[in-house]
Amino acid sequence: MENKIAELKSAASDAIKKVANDLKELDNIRVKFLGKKGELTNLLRGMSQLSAEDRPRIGKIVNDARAEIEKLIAEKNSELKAKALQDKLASEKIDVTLPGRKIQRGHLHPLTLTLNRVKEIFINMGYTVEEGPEVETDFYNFEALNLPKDHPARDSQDSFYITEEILLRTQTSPVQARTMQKNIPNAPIKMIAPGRVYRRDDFDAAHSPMFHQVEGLVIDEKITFGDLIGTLDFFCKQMFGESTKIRLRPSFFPFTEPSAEVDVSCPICHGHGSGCKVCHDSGWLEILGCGEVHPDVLKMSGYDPSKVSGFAFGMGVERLCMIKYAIDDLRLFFENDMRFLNQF
Ligand code: 2U9
Repeated sequence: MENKIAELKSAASDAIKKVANDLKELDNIRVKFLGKKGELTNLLRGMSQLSAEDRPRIGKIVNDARAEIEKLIAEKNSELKAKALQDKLASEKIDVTLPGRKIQRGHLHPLTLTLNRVKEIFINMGYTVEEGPEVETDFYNFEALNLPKDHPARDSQDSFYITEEILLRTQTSPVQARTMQKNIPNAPIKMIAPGRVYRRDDFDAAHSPMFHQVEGLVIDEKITFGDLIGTLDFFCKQMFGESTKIRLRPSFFPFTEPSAEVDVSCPICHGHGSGCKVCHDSGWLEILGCGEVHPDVLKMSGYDPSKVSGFAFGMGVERLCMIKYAIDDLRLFFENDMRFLNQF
């Protein structure tokens, strides 16, 4: 009996020692040796067969063995718990001295940056920013702007018609016509109209069926062509740098008379050429159209050409942006390729 107890004690002690990190395993050992149907308990049951003088002695040995096994289990239990805590602390260790992870900030699209700059320049000159509908009537888009019925721009091949009388605006000019009409007759105007415009064009490096324009309109007493040149010269210097020069070439638009197209000196090579990919060594880039508001356009929107005069201009935002950042393909603006967008 005594040998059996000693064997059990040593088996339990070996089993407890072997437990590396599993508390459940330790509990299984406790059940195996000390549980209700455990091996030591079974031994106790056999005590009834012992003689009266052996019983207290053997009883004490069993109880001592039980106490010892319990002690070993308790020690192992605290050792395992301490180790588990150590492991947890090590795995969750935070180095508070590490620099924080940078949050990826979003940024503005190059067209938005360009448009914001254009707006800023004109707002600083006292212009208001006006907006209007992208779905327009034939009247505001064409009629009010002196575009005769047989003008090619009115052709269904060139514009997106929704009905015979309604279309996607082909320019932002209807915003100016609407602003003039809702004004007190002959009241001064100094506005820009930025926004999307739509034309039935191919989609390639230089064309897009949707693009952005900014048009401007100034009306007051004694507004001259000289005022127009001074304004555009100032705008181009602000937009492309102080050394920028402009030149005007005669042109034709139904809504302005006289009309001109404006070139800026190349802001990339400053006219020095030698393989400039932006101006192709011409030193000049066309950036906008302009002119004195046609008297018929003034009349059509309730202004009296004998009392007031005005100038107007229009430019494409994509084109400005392509020149400013030397971008050679219009499609890049609409593809949302992060490799392109991340550069701004
Ligand atoms: C009113 C009166 C006059 C707006 C003007 C232009 C000249 C012009 C083009 C530039 C490049 C369009 O984006 S583009 O293709 N625009 O050349 N626009 S004058 O004249 C107006 C507008 C409204 C009532």
